[in-house]
Amino acid sequence: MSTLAAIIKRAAEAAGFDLAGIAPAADAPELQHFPAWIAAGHADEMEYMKARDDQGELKRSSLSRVAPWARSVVVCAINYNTGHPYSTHMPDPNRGWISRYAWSREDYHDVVLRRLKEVEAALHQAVWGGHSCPPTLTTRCYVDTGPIVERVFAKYAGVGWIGKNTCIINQKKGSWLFLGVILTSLELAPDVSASNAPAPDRCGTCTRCIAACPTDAIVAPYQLDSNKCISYLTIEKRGSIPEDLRAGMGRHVFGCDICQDVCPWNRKAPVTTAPEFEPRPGLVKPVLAWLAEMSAEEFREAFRRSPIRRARRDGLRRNAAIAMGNSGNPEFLPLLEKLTDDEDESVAESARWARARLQKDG
Ligand code: B12
Ligand code: SF4
Ligand code: SF4
Repeated sequence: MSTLAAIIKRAAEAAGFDLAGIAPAADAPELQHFPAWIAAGHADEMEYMKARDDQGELKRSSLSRVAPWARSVVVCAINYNTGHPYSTHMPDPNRGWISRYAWSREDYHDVVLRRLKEVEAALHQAVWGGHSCPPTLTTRCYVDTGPIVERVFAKYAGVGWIGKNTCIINQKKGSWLFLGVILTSLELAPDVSASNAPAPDRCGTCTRCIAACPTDAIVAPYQLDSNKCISYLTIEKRGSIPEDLRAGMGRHVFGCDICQDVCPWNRKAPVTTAPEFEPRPGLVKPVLAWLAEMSAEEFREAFRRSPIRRARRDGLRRNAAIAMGNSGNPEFLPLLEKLTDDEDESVAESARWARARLQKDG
């Protein structure tokens, strides 16, 4: 291991990351699947995923298009699992499900970026410290939002394998991991090389995630169609959600954890030591009526510095209406009746659908 690589890993550990590794900036074979994924329409309305360069090539299909100066990618991962039950255990029909990753007191983008910056600073210090004429060094930190398929680089940094549910899974830590990347112009010793293979795919013959996905969003192993994914539908999708997918959404109101909850590699997943990921009060299995009736002021207050803001208030209320329709609980009928007149059409229309579903159930 080169000295710089060792310094980076020590800095990542000191910053609170559970795992860190270095991948070459080169195009890995998995990136070849990206254009086909876009061409199949699996990104739906996530336009940023479809961004192209001046030559008309998809930016995310190669780092050389967006950061030709990059030689290595430092990938850091942090465990966000807290010791709360999985979404596969939610018997109370009055409550919904917010994804594990979104319970946190602080938005994970900020939590991970802050730590990445510490690692970046240590790298700069190691390269520049003591030089009167500093050598050239370019770095860039991304958490989620950069034009890079992070999981592919995580695999080649030795963080884990890409599971059939498309998540990065580490044999010891499971998949409740956030990723953050630092692109660097330095040629660093990679964790995966000709003599050191990436973590083997330990999915084996298992297909639990594919079988458990209620909307059949994992259309084939390692291929997820966002159009059908509850995570996409509840967080990113604006306006009405296609009717044929609503029943499968169950009581999910923000994100979805099912394909990770059923994964055997998460059965004994360790719990995070990062205090920022401790849940805010009320977010683990939230009361559906609370979400559906939330005022703009309450929404702002409850979700300040939370990733849940991304769904917007009307999106969250739309999701809560659908969840009430899927609850089998006729006590929601008066509230749904009220929502059928909501000023937001997607909320009103979802409430009408939910009311009809509950009446049919009854
Ligand atoms: C867009 C996006 C989404 C979309 C699309 C998800 C998807 N699977 O593509 C939606 C909104 C649905 C989503 C959901 C979630 N997301 Co998201 N998302 C992203 C984002 C911004 C881009 C992902 C991307 O490039 N997708 C394009 C596809 C093609 O890439 P991919 O799924 O990674 O697929 C590669 C491999 O599967 C590979 N491949 C490997 N072997 C094989 C074999 C074959 C035969 C084939 C065909 C392909 C193949 O090909 C692809 C690369 O070309 C990343 C951040 C980033 N910049 O990377 C976060 C990211 C992937 N998301 C993350 C998280 C936490 C989630 C959720 C858990 C949130 C939630 N609870 O609701 C779910 C998980 C759903 C799931 N099973 O993936 C984490 C994942 C961490 C991890 N442990 O893997 C990331 C890395 C964010 C972060 N910085 O931590 N997400
Ligand atoms: S996150 Fe939920 S809906 Fe999306 S693929 Fe996984 S199980 Fe299916
Ligand atoms: S549930 Fe099974 S197939 Fe799916 S990611 Fe986990 S180990 Fe792989």
